[in-house]
Amino acid sequence: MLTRIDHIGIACFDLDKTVEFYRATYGFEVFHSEVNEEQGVREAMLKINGTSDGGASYLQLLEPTREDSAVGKWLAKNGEGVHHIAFGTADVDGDAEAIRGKGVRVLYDEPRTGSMGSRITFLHPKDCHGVLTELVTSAPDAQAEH
Ligand code: V0V
Ligand code: CO
Repeated sequence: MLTRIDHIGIACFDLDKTVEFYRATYGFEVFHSEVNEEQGVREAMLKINGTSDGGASYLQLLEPTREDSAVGKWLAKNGEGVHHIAFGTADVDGDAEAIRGKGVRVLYDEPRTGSMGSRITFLHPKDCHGVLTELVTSAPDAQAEH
């Protein structure tokens, strides 16, 4: 069951400048940052609020590490902006299979590694009214990080 907004993914050309905008304008600090080579992104997670189910909500700022990555291609076509939304679930495998059964294309056969050790998969935007949609099960210890 999808229980929360895990994050909103925002594509940007310059991660450091974008992080500084969110800090200076809203006071959001970087909770975690990493490079995900498989996805071709350098990313910063800004924690917005915690929840009682062990997950939290974040803004995920994404800078491409290569032009032919998903975010690199998207930025070249659209410029900066909201790239995807991510719903949190305790069971990404089960929810992805259930959604696949409804005829929506799930992009991966098995969930892959996402931010902070999470397990993630994506639904094709053309099957979701134009919204690239991610499903996330966060790692059990993700809340402990700071
Ligand atoms: C592409 N399209 C989108 C879109 N990206 N529509 C809405 N939102 C997006 N973000 C549209 C695009 O305008 C085209 O429409 C059509 O889909 C095909 O796009 P394309 O440019 O030809 O690109 P493709 O088909 O090579 O790749 C599109 C997909 C790709 C969605 C398959 O971006 C993908 O595999 N995304 C999943 C992985 C990902 O996004 N990773 C980065 C975040 P028209 O022109 O035909 O109408 S990593 C992350 O979130 C992590 C690590 C985490 O959360 O932990
Ligand atoms: Co994401």
